[in-house]
Amino acid sequence: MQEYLDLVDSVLSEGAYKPNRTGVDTVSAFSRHYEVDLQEGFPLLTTKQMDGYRWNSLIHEFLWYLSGEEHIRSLREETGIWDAWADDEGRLDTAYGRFWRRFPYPEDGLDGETWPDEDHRWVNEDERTFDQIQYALDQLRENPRSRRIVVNAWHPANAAVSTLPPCHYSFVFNVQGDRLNVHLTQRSGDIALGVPFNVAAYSLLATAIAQRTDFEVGKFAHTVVDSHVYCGKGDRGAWYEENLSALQERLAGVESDEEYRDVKSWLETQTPEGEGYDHVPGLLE
Ligand code: UFP
Repeated sequence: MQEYLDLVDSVLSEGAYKPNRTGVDTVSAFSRHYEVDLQEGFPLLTTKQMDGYRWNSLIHEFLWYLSGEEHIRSLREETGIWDAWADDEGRLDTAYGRFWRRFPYPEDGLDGETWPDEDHRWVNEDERTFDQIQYALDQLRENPRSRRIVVNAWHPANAAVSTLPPCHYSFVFNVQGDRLNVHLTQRSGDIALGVPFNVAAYSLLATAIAQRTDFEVGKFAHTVVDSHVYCGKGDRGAWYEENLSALQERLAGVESDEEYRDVKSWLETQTPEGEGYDHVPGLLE
């Protein structure tokens, strides 16, 4: 998938050194965007292992989102990717599906505010929560030209205290002709580790929703606000802090695979041994 390789390239060549809360430093770039045409095939990367256990995890995570559950008691039987963020009883303080399917809204609005009645088809019975996926499906069937078919996983008050507020926090369905497109906005994207899964999951979502609503699947478009690649912690991070610009300059002059291999071997001799991904348990299993 050329769009992904271009994304990696743009972050590494234009990004700047940036420490962050994890203690593992990054090369980070602001606001990257790309689109893939899902008519041309499914964007499952081949530059990274995405099959077997990883694909299985992705499918179960996707079904878990759609279930609307706020806990991982069933999900953790299938995959460990969310275990590190849940408590012993499997509860998560931020669960995408809970917001997709059961977004909380106030018992009483302010004067002048309008909310759907309790017996409305988009309001879940027994709890005053809003089913954004049902709303989107109904809009796509009944009002497909709408420019308001937004699903939002970001609840500001929850995000302010959550251990991991949603990364891929909002998406929009947009119909053009007979095609259903999906645009995802992500506040923070680990280009090497997380983003390949995000691309696959939302392309799956676009495909599944297109099938359910009798559209042809169209494009998946993705905006990643803080686009980053982890470079390392401790001495390794410090090396990048000092040398990133020089490395980028060297890379900019590369014209052949051979020259690229030379820079790579040089880099291996320069950068101190270091750890990288141990702050994101689960995803690497
Ligand atoms: N991350 C992704 N995609 C995801 C996900 C997490 O890239 O679907 F859940 C990465 C982004 C970032 C880290 O590197 O996990 C979350 O850290 P923060 O909350 O500080 O942005």
